[in-house]
Amino acid sequence: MRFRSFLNSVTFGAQTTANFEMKRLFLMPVVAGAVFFAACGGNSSNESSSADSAETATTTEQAPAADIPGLDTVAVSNDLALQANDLMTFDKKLFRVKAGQPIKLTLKNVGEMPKESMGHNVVVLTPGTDLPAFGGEAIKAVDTEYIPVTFGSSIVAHTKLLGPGESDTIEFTLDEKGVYPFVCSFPGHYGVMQGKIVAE
Ligand SMILES: [Cu+2]
Repeated sequence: MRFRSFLNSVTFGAQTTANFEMKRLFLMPVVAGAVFFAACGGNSSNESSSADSAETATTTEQAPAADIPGLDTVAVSNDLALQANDLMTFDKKLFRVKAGQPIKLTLKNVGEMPKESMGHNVVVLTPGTDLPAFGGEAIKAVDTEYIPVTFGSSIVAHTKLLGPGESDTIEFTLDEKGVYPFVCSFPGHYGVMQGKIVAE
């Protein structure tokens, strides 16, 4: 987390490329455009596009990674980008990373509501952490922006609490293979704002 200041840049390479390709499409004749579109179809289905389907019910047990729905549709990457919004949701619920290698995670709050009523963070927890118990402690941790010191040994890493338009990048390493839950610890959010990082 000390390395946060080195890592302010967030790239949106995929979107930029998509826009560029769309402009090219409009400049081409219809037939050539159709061929071009077909040829590019495979490229557009990169990581993350199907991560939404991995939304599952809360469990405090550590399920084997192989049992997680949609896992095989997620690309392995240690460069993680996550967005949180005013609808109290993360845009991704599932990540796959290489264990034992540095991970960079950037959270951006893309909402507009005030931090006091719709703040967001990401807290990465050790495998098997009791999420309801964690959430109950987090609500009380007002002085530390809802990072409960009582769960200090369960917290692998966390961003700061973000208001609208803010972002934060953290670096950490998951040494052991396993399924690491992540949540937003703002009061009332962890139940729906949660996901998994599978270290393999
Ligand atoms: Cu939140």
